[in-house]
Amino acid sequence: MITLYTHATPNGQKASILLEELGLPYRCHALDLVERENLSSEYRRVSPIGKLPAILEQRPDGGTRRLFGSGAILQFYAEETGRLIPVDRNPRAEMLSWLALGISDLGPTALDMFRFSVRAPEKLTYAIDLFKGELIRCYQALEEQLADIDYLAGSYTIADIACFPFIAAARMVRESFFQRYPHLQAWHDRIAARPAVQRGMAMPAQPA
Ligand SMILES: N[C@@H](CCC(=O)N[C@@H](CS)C(=O)NCC(=O)O)C(=O)O
Repeated sequence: MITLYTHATPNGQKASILLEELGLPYRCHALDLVERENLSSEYRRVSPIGKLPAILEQRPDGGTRRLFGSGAILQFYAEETGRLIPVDRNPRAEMLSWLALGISDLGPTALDMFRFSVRAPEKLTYAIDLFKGELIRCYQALEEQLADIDYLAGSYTIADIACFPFIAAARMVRESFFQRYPHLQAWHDRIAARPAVQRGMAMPAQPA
């Protein structure tokens, strides 16, 4: 059984979308970020950096396996199941490149933009302009890539899952801004219509 340590944030949603798409049974442990549960010594045995998402998997042979970081989780389970990952080398190279863009560029830049424009007690124009410019570079690259194809590596893969929650979050707050990216919008709508994506985006479910 897989336990997914998560929270209702884009990085957490990548992992829950993946598990829903693959139909793997899992339970969610919703981390209490207010109480800093993510920095507890117990959780840091699963995620040494104290970030989410992370997974603890009880294996049928009695052993356990941990995975931390959305990139590792996406790649590991796609490889394990042979799904959402192209077999042929060229689409695989393309998929890995867009996966890396989602994990290393889009995600961290979007989080830094949020921190400096919303959370920071002092609004630093330099930082806000820097991260805004970097985000626009990501949006522009995605827009151009999606001009002639439906998904980032041709077919729907973990590269799309790596980027989707950050685009969904940005679009929700800046709907009119995204009108300048019609291909990115169409890609967003295509992915948002998938039932597994809708279930994954709703995780962790609120207690009744
Ligand atoms: N590189 C990591 C980044 C994970 C990350 O930044 N997670 C955020 C939530 S979206 C987090 O754990 N925030 C709590 C904290 O930094 O203390 C990944 O892709 O999973």
